[in-house]
Amino acid sequence: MRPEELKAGGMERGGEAATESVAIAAEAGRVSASAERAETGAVLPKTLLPGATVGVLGGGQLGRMMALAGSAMGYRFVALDPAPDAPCGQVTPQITAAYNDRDAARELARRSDVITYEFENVDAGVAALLAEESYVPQGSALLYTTQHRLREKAAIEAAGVPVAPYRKVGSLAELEAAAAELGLPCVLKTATGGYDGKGQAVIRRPEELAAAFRQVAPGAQAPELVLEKFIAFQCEISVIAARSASGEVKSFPPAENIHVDNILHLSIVPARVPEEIQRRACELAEQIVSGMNAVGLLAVEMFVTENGELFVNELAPRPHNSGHYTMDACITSQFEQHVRAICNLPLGDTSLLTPVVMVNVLGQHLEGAIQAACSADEAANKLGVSPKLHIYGKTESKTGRKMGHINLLCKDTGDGLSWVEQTNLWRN
Ligand code: AIR
Repeated sequence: MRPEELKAGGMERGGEAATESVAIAAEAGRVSASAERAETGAVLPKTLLPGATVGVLGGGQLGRMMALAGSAMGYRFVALDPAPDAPCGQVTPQITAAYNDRDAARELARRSDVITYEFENVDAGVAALLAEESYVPQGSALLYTTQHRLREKAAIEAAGVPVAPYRKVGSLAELEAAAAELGLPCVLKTATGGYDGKGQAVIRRPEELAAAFRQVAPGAQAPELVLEKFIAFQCEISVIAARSASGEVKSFPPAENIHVDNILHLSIVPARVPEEIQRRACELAEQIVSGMNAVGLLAVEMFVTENGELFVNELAPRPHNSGHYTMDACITSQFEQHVRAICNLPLGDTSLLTPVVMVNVLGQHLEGAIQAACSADEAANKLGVSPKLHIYGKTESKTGRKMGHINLLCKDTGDGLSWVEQTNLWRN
């Protein structure tokens, strides 16, 4: 064991136990976990059994829930996150450093048998370095594609799956031309970096074009934007699909998603759309994950129109908020499935065990949700609903920040929705 491995890692809070686990990992000879490649340069899949260490770039709630699920199977985890005491770092050793710190990324690689990430805006240099120096079965191509809306749409279309009509936009003149071609209403979005409704504007009338341009591309010299035709959808659904390193593909039942202020509020499963549409949604998600040769999870958000058409809105190459319901309501959770996929185990059974409503707990709901879930709950008893509380351990609670969620297991999703109504926490 090299002394630097013992003191490495910024285990401010980990104490003895965390230090010990790193020492054992180092002694086990985890010096090089770099990938083996075929003659073509393609990374060969490796099967990693429990006992192996998964390095996670990012230490938020998604990493935490992945680590909790994977630890139950006997995997070890180490996370890299700039915030001390990050949600994942509370349950695994943590390297505390900036995401673009290459030395820290190298250290993560040295301490891991396989590397994954729990958010998609991973620094391109770090992604390339990790792909080179360690085993990253997800590769950097998937990230490269999903970090950019135009590349993502092209990949979805290449997999034979429809997206809403769109145009690339780099100037106000191009925006005006694109709006004339597509017809209003439209949505203007940044090609990179936006999430939870940030970096986008709905344009309903021609007079709004200039303001939308200024809002979405403030001060940018050569902005990369996308104008999308606004789809008048009946509802939004998402499917989480998984593909293992050796190519097995499975998807979870679609969730019907309800957003408030552009942030996910509820996921309802089974989605309240005909079974035929649910089946097609799963097929499309599986088609995309296969078409892209993705490894790990791919969350596919879709719009369902009045006449039952499906358009893919966006992709996320990681566990997804709309898949949190799987933690209590499916045989395999999305987090276990991700670990299985990257470690090249057979994928788990994705069957739904019970109807479920997932409700997000944002900063403004935190106190009330903990109260409601931790005291005698007459409403739940009367409705036959079992609330399962998940809190992420974030040290700072803010309005609109995702602090946790509750999975409401129920006989009928209407009962779960009634519980949300009756607890009175989620009214604005
Ligand atoms: N995340 C990543 N992409 C989308 C989401 N929601 C998760 C990841 C990340 C965390 O949100 O787990 O680490 C960041 O949350 P916050 O509240 O610190 O911004």
